[in-house]
Amino acid sequence: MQAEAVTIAPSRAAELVRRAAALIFDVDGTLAETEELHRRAFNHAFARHGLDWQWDRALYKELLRVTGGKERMRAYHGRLPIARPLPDADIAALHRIKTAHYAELVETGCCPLRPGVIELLAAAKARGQRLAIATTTSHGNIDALLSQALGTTWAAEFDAIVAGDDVRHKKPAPDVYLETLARLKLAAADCVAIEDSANGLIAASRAGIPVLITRSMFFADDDFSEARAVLDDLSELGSASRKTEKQPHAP
Ligand code: XBP
Ligand code: MG
Repeated sequence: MQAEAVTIAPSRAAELVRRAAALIFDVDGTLAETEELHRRAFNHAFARHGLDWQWDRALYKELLRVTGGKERMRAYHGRLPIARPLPDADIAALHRIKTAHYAELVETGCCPLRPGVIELLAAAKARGQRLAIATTTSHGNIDALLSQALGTTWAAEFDAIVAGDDVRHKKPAPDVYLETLARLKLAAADCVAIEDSANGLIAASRAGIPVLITRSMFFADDDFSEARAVLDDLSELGSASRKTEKQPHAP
């Protein structure tokens, strides 16, 4: 099943993208390979806070099963055999330090958008399709990444931008996707979600939205059997990312 999805994925994926009224993008791992920067930012915050925590890539890959940076730190603290209490205020302070350092790292330009992303955004706009973001991360992190990659007016391109703290439950709960559909005033079946992780696939699927997966650094071996198509990256979309396509949604 997985092999079959990969071999015919480009044409199926291109058709799925072209026909959608709106493309709903995940951020971390989908628009850019940001999780390595998040990991470095967490380690910076732990050192600044006097914690001897160090998350290497193998451990971070495991911890990424928990979505949300604050929740991830709480989950890690909870599994330590002996650890001093860590009140919510400390978690919040750690997350502020981490988020500030993440923005500094992103602003160096060291984390470009993944292959095919800019072309797909432009082709979708040229086709009259709408764009949205549905992510677990924060608005500040989205702005840091997309201001750097697309310029400070990036948000004008998106009809809806829903972040982790805008909803009660983070992925794999469907909340961010349901809120995005409500803001777009579109039916789930008329959209496509572009994701990189099993948690993201589950979240969008629970909202009834067809999912296109682009494999990413930390989630490449997740189970994507429920996805409509699985690509290595969006550059494989080929013609669906060219502006010359017919206008399926133009009036
Ligand atoms: C990925 C996440 C986020 C990031 C860290 O979000 O789960 O928690 O790992 O960002 P998505 P924060 O793939 O849905 O874009 O520390 O701001 O949570
Ligand atoms: Mg992601």
